[in-house]
Amino acid sequence: MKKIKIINGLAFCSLSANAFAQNPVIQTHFSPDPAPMVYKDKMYVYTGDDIPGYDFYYMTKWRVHSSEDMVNWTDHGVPISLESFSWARDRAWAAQCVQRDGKFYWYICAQTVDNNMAIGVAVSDSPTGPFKDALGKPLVTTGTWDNIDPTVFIDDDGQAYLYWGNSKLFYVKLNKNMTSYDDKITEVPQSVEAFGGLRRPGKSEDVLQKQEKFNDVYVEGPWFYKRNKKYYLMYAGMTDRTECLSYSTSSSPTGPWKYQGKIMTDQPTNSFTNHGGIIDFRGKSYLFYHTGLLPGAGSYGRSTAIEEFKYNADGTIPKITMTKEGVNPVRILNPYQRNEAETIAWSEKCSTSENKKTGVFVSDIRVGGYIKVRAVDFGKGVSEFSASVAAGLDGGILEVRLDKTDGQKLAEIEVPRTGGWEEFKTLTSKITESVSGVHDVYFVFKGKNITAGRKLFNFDHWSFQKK
Ligand code: FUB
Repeated sequence: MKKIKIINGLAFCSLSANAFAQNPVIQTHFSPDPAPMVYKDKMYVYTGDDIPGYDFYYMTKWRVHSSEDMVNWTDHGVPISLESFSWARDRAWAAQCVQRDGKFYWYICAQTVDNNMAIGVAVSDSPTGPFKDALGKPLVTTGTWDNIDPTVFIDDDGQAYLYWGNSKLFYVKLNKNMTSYDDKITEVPQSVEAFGGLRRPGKSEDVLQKQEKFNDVYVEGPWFYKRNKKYYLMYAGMTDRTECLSYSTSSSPTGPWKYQGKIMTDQPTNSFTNHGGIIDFRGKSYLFYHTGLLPGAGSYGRSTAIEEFKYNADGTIPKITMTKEGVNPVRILNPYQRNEAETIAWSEKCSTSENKKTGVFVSDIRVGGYIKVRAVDFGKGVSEFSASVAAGLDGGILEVRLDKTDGQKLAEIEVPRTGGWEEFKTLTSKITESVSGVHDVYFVFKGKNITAGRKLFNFDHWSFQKK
């Protein structure tokens, strides 16, 4: 892991200038090292959490978001953090969650009290938790820094494989309980044929980067999966300057691996690392990766981005370029049910928080901010809008507009003091405007005699009534 200087967002330095942006898909927090998982027709993405303003990967927690449509992402908060693992001390790095027999196993890596990196596993009955450390101790600890970036795949015969490693690549066959192994840990031999390049052993990453020009090489962030009987290992590879996303394939889950090339390289991601995951959902294939393109972000402020792609007929993966538009909705959203305010396609000037009583809610709402929700199907017409909001002070206005921040205004709710910032009340506004069909909905935050600075109100959920 190379320490580099924070570079402020370059290409995407203003959110407002990118009204049609969908990437990165989460704007309320940083969301590095995305690991997608599909469960019951819903996409989940498990991420880390870069802390704003630091110059290394000093991370302390892991987050999960979900989406039914690939564009509106619901924040499920922070189900696990370093505190969840009694043996962990720092560096809550890349992780992946997989499902087996209705249980969810979230493989994480973290720094141990003896300053090494180890892999642990938390377990839950639900994809969003609560999770608890399955073992009370690491699953893999070998007294080195090699033990990062776990990826787990369960093969058709039921055998689960755990791959991981920084610069070295290891695997072990997991037992059926997913939290132990009897097998020995195997180091995967690296070669030009397997991973496109070869590091000379015994050299630090700094020396290697200055002295050696790589065609490619295995660095970190493995992502192991199978498609049409072929095993794929995507990983962060290396160009001269920065990481790229590369992949190798095999006809067996344990190799030998054959280098297939770079999937994404030389993109203006504003981040040294790129950590990816690949998954199919509703008949489409997606690449998840991270960039450092939110305002004030960079290599230590990274966010999840998604691109759709199509496999070539022979199963190879095409070159993928990053976009700010991201992906299209694969479903429409029903406004006539309770929708969480923290289900967001794009947002500005707000964040999310959670407490025991309410769960996750939108917080830190400021004048000039907004939430965009994409592809909302109003059908034949609406009569009423309701929102659950809380405010310790008055002065906030929630406007509901169609298709843009200054689009047709459907409703307006003036938020009074509700008895506290977490005392939520449901307020309703009649709708007289005529609206039908599919629209993007904007919740626009305005102040009454408040121009900037203090928070206006918190926002938990919303719904419309049909006409
Ligand atoms: O996020 C911390 C580390 O950076 C991850 O473990 C690596 O994959 C790289 O993305």
